[in-house]
This record gives sequence, structure tokens and C-alpha cells, in this order.
Amino acid sequence: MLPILYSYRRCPYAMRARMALKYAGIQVEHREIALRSKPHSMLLASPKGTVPVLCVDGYVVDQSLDIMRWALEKSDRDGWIGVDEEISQAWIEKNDGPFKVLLDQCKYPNRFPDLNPQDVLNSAIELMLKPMERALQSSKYLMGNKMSLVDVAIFPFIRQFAAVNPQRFEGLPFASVKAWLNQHLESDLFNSVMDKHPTWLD
Ligand SMILES: N[C@@H](CCC(=O)N[C@@H](CS)C(=O)NCC(=O)O)C(=O)O
Repeated sequence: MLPILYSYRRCPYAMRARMALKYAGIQVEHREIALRSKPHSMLLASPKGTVPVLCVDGYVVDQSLDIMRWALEKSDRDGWIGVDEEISQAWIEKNDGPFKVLLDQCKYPNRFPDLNPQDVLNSAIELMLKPMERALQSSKYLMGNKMSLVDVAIFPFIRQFAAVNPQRFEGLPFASVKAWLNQHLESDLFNSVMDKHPTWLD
């Protein structure tokens, strides 16, 4: 029986999990969910109710990074996990923690009427975009000249950040980040995990 992946096409956490599974050559039964009406079978497996959720051989992996690592342990032909653990962790924690908070504040300014959108943007730039630009000026990827788990884990969030206001993003002085983002956006790997699936019904 194939592992089951509960996923949501536009969720950045699900995207990184799907990319790692695809890269590792792991076939899954894809169950596309509607966030407003989550399937009972998914909530039974993982009551916290977030995607992605991978159900495999009677156990459940319900954090996107754990799904990535699970996949890479099975197969990692280009060495996505052979990078410094501490530095990788620092990038990913910054992305998933404070940058994700700022990303949501950029995406939904109406939910944060007390915040000044320009201050939010500046904070996101200082926290993430500037350090990324510095790293990507000296190497093609965040952890060196080879793609790693870190690039794939962070890319879907930078994609969302750019999409909040594409014109504004284009105007930012981060040529290396833009080239890195475009490379991922145009990659076969990314495009192969963006197929549309009908919504799964239990
Ligand atoms: N820490 C989780 C976060 C996953 C997450 O927050 N996914 C969002 C979609 S992007 C979700 O399922 N939210 C539940 C909801 O909106 O009801 C992970 O890394 O897998």
C-alpha cells in the first residue's frame, strides 16, 4: 500500500514535503484537502488538523520537516542533508518562526490594523531577505554551491512573500534572491508537485 499524503496545493509546508517526497522518488496516494472541511480520516490520524500529513506503515508523520527528513533518509542522491546541521537549523527556524509571522502580517494587513505595512516589510527584509542575499552572493544556494534541504524548506515561503506584491518585490535590490527564487520556480521538481488534484472525500 502506498503512503498516504494529505496535502493542500498552495500550502508552503505541504509544498516542501511534496518536493522532498518527489525528489526521493517516493510515490504517495495524494489526498488533496479543503482546509475548511478537513477529512475525518486525516483528523483521526493527526488531530491537530494541519497539512501535510503522511501516513505510512501504520504511523503518522505530521510535521513538514519530519516528512522531508523521512523522505531523504530513504533516498538523497544529491546530498540534500549533507550540510551543517546547526546552520541549516538556524535558517529553517528563522523562516518557520519570525519570518512566517511577518509573512502573514504582509499577506493579511487587514488582520493587523495596528501594524504599519512598511515597518512589517522592512522587518521581513532585515530578518530574511538581506541575510539571504548575502549568502546567495557568495554561493549559488543557501548552504553552498549545492542545493540542500534548506533551500527547499524555505523556497515556498519566499515564493509567497514575492507574490504578496510582485511589482514591489521586483523593485527590491536583491538580485541573487530573485535569481534563486526564479530557479526554483522554473524547476521541474517544483512544477511536478503543483498538479491540481480533486478534493479528497472520505
Ligand atoms: N508546523 C506545521 C505547519 C503546517 C501548517 O500550518 N499548515 C497549514 C496550511 S499552510 C494548515 O494546515 N493550517 C490549518 C488550517 O488552516 O486550518 C508543518 O510544518 O507541517
